[in-house]
Amino acid sequence: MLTLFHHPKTRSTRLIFLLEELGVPYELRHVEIRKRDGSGAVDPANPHPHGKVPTLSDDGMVVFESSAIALYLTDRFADRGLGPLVGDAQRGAYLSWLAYYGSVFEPAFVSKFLGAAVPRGTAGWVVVEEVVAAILQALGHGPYLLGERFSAADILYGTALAMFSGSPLLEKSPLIDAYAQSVVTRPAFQRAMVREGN
Ligand SMILES: N[C@@H](CCC(=O)N[C@@H](CS)C(=O)NCC(=O)O)C(=O)O
Repeated sequence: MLTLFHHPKTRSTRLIFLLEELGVPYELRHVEIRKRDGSGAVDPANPHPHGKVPTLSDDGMVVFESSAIALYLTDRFADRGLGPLVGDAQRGAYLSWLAYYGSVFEPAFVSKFLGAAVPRGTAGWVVVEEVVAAILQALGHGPYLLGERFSAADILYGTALAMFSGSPLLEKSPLIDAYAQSVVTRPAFQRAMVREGN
């Protein structure tokens, strides 16, 4: 059985979205997490090394980090077609966008949110404007990051961009907005919202 260690309205919500897209059985285990306002605490029930969510357990085998969970699930349920497999011409692009999410995309937005300068050439990531340019270039062959093919990478990027849209973190872009909306209006996202509320 798949168990998603989850806390509502956090990064783990998008993994519910992916599980709903895959249409596989899973259970949600609600856990406490540390909050920005100082409340909350690491939940001993959560096997994540820092008590963060999402964490996935597949019959006791633990996977953490959103991109790793996405890759694990799309490989595990390969027949659902939500991620190119080894041997597929788009596997390289898929792996690249998944890794880029955690190591470049999020650090860029968090740096901007914190008002921290990104040292050119030495940080492992770049400024938001460069990240957005790279995404726009990929979407130029869209509608998705992998062209015609919707994948779990779009779940990570689309939900994050929908959240940043309209905020000072992200300059208005009709293409980004249309992309983000195409992701968050999918029925599986609506099902995830309902499931999260229960
Ligand atoms: N890079 C991680 C980030 C996970 C993360 O920071 N999750 C937040 C919730 S959105 C959390 O669990 N915070 C609690 C804490 O930092 O202790 C991923 O994408 O899975």
